Amino acid sequence: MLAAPLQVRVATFNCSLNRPTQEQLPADLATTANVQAQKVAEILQRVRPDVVLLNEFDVDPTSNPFRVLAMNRFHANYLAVSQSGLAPLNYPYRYAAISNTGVPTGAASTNGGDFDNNGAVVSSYSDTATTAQKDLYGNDCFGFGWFPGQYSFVVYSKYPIQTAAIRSFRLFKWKDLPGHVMPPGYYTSGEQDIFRLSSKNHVDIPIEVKPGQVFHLLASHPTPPAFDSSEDRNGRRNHDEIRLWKEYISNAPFLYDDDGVFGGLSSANGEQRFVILGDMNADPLDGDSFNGAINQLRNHSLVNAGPNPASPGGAEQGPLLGGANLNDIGAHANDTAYFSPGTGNLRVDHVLPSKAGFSVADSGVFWPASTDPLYGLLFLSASYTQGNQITDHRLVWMDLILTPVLSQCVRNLAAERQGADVVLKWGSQAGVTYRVERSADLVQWSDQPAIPIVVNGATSMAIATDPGAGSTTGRFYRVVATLGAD
Ligand SMILES: [Ca+2]
Ligand SMILES: [Ca+2]
Ligand SMILES: [Ca+2]
Ligand SMILES: [Ca+2]
Repeated sequence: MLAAPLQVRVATFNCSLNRPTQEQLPADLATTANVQAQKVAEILQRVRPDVVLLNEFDVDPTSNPFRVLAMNRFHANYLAVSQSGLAPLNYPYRYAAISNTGVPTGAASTNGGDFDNNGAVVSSYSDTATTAQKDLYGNDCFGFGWFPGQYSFVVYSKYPIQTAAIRSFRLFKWKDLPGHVMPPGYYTSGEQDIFRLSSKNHVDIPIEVKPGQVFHLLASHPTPPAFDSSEDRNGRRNHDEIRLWKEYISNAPFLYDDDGVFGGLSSANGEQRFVILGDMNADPLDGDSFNGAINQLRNHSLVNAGPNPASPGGAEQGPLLGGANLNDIGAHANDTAYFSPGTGNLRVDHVLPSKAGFSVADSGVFWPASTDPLYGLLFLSASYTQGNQITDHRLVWMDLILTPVLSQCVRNLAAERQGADVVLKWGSQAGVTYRVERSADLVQWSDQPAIPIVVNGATSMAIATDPGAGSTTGRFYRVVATLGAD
């Protein structure tokens, strides 16, 4: 019996649910009346992703309940509430990222913590300071922000998150990336010693779609290659923040996570299934990227960069806005952000699945054309101006069909005597053919077609019984998995 293929819709959306103070977002989300949050929720209720990353969502790093307060209020008061008559959403599984944004380094001297080289270490902030003063504080933090957790990100999932297996790289130092492109001569040695590569966080969030069928959601939000000078410190950091994922999927031994565990996504037992997603602040062809930063991932042998999510709104607005758009090389239809004419609209929000473990069914960018009745969802009110947008980014989604990966084909293999028989059990996967081999000396193995294998697709469990073997000794078994249905 063939089971229906498992398909998941994965989306990324920089929704600009950030605020000037730490208390403001939870306060705005305490009611059901915030127009921006309503429209972000309505877009999500229309696209209905199974798993979604929301960039630029303030996360108070203070221990629970504050860390999850805004995230849970957005769920309770917006996602789970019908917008414009649409069906509510329900995401039982959620993750709020602790972020480097707005976190002061604690360094006292200009040798150690003046990250913008203005001659002063600004290490305290106040909500009543001027914008210029807050910016000076943000510039000297581990990641730019006016307070700890501004511009962080959250994940909502219909499927269980394997919480114990989450790995984050918030503390990884830029200097520890071999061949880094840190601006030459810009940071002092004291600054290099403390500088964290991730401007927010880089997190591997394993999501279990079905028992044993896992994909790794690789979430981040590299700094924009702007707000700097000729040294291009932010453009260079953006490049290397993206490179962190290139190294992670390549299982680079020098990477260390926030628990001190070295290495990346191991492919020792076969290829891994992953999705790299987020506002990467990098367009493959246009904009101010350092050395084509996003192409480190798009050109990676393990990444499927074939799908090109597109929208009618992107196709329409690039030529309308003019300016830098008129010189863009990339197709306007693939743009995901509506910026100023000087910057132009860019394709900076990405959903990049692994080649292994997925085939792509469909994809898109939520950007209706101006003639579409849904166009108004992009704006806070009927004034359809750039400054009145709910966010300058657009949601990108992709429908992914799960295909088998060898690394997940045989899980928790166990053998036991049951009366006269030996019974093998393991976690199985659809689309895989199994057989059992037997050996007396671990050298010579022989196929055992007489050992029946029963696979239960509903529970993803396989059971093989070697009849009459219960009283024998010195007998070894192994399970051979082959991709492809029997
Ligand atoms: Ca400095
Ligand atoms: Ca400074
Ligand atoms: Ca720059
Ligand atoms: Ca463009």
